[in-house]
Amino acid sequence: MTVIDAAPFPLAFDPATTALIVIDMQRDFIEPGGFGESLGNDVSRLAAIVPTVARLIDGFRAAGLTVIHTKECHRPDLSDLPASKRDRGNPSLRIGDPGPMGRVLIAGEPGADIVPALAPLPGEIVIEKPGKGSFYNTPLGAILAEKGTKTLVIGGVTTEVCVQTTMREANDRGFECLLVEDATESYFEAFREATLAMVRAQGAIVGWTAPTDRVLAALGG
Ligand code: TIU
Repeated sequence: MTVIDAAPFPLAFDPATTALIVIDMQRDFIEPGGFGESLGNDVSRLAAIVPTVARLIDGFRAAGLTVIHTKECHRPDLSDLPASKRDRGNPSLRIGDPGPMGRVLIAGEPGADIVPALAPLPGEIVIEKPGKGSFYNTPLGAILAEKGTKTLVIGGVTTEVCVQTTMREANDRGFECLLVEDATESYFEAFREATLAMVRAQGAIVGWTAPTDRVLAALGG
């Protein structure tokens, strides 16, 4: 076993049963003209973590460990998009509408792609998910079971929406989860901080947190 110097206490893990999951680092959330901006958000906050997420991914690749990417997106015919999700709020662009990066949050459109700096390598797992959590209506659970994965290191965006939902889903499914503090970001600084605090409170009730440098140090990087 190896140990990450994490909060609220060190996390012991076996690299052979550990995977990195990078949540929704997509152009639609990170670049101007996409879904995130259409909701009224300043997307530059999210773009700022791309180099850190790249370093985290590189560390897992260098150690020969599993890297999984997710994308929040829907089928072109919108058959997996509940009306409640499409109609919520008052965005300037709704999911499925044509925008500057193609149809918003639709699989195969340029905006739904992962940003080029974090592009998956051939052979890496890419999960397309219709919800905020990565387990709902996806093959992720079956893939992790087949691999024998026990520990998930999690980064990506946004901290309190798709990242936290995924971490809670994973925790309930019996995974040990660590959220990488500087490899996740929210459109709201306070929400990022609150999420980090709440997941590790009460003796790691949802899981652990640690900065990228400490995760990479545990991998020998
Ligand atoms: N709006 C927001 O903060 N997030 C999302 O809609 N999806 C993800 O977090 N990926």
